[in-house]
Amino acid sequence: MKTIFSPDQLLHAPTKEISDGKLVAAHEVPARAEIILEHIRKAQFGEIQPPKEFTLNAILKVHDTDYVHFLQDFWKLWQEAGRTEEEVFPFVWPVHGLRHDIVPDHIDGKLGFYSFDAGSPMGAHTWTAARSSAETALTGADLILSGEGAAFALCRPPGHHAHRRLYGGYCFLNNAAIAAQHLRDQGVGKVTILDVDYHHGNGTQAIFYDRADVQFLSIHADPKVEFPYYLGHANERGLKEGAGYNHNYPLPHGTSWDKWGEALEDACRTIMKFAPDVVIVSLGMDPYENDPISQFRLKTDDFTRIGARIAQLGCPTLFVMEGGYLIGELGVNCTKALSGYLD
Ligand code: SP5
Ligand code: ZN
Repeated sequence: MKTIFSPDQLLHAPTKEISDGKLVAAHEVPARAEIILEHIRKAQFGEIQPPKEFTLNAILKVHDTDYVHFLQDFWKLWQEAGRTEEEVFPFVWPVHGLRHDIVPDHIDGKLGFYSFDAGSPMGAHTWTAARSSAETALTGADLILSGEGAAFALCRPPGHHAHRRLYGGYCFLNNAAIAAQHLRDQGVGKVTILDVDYHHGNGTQAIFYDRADVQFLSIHADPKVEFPYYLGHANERGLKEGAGYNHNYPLPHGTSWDKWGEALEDACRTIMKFAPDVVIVSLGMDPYENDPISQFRLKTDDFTRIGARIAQLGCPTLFVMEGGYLIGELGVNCTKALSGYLD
């Protein structure tokens, strides 16, 4: 199995985030990708290659043009506004009852317009890193198209919280969604996205909510008590043509393999009924018992089980990296998931 990664993805390097009501050290840092890369090298799964370059077209199939231009131009606008902070946070949002139909001219208005949290600071190189991360997922999708049975897109920054026109949850471009859409546009009939990150994949769900060609399933902490709080409930089943193609498995804090594994089993049976041509796994390591921001209790060997169950689906599979914040165990757990798939 090949791995795709670019050092450009390390250029987004926040040092702090607003979380739990205060300014804390950033969790989504370049060292995450570096430690995973180191363990992938040691595991010798196969070649590690840089992403190919893509035009913006594949990204614009998923994200709105004004949003992409905002991300792309952000640093220039920030400097033109005479601002000097190196890490930038939104602080006001157009929530219930406020207007969404006029994009503000002022940079602070734009920041809130295109975001849903204050946990995802932007800097001078955020766009470069996010674009590169999306190209990593696209290159992985191309490997699957060229006949590879599996590939690992070592994406960072992650993507599953990003909506068509919103960033948040450390995510700017929805890498898994961009890969899924690319596969569809290259003639793949049906794609499943299975999201095993601790947090609900709100962005991915929203992007494909009214579609029957991309099935979405997410196993995550109950949004009643966990980020992203406002999406990810069990009764979100899809809309219009997409009705019945969205499946959420919200689980309580403290969940360990017994209940998590049951949800995975149910999800896999639902995937088999859909009979996808390609499976994309939004692979988060944050269900791990010692993850610093999460409250599930999966153990290292449980990640092997996840990989092995996914392999039983017998489908070409693109793994796309999402979250996971215990730097020390991130590389081990990630390679366990992939070797569970391969063995
Ligand atoms: C991709 C991904 O995993 N994004 C997650 C973003 C989560 N940001 C909010 C973190 C809130 C942490 N609350 C921890 C409480 C325990 N101290
Ligand atoms: Zn997560």
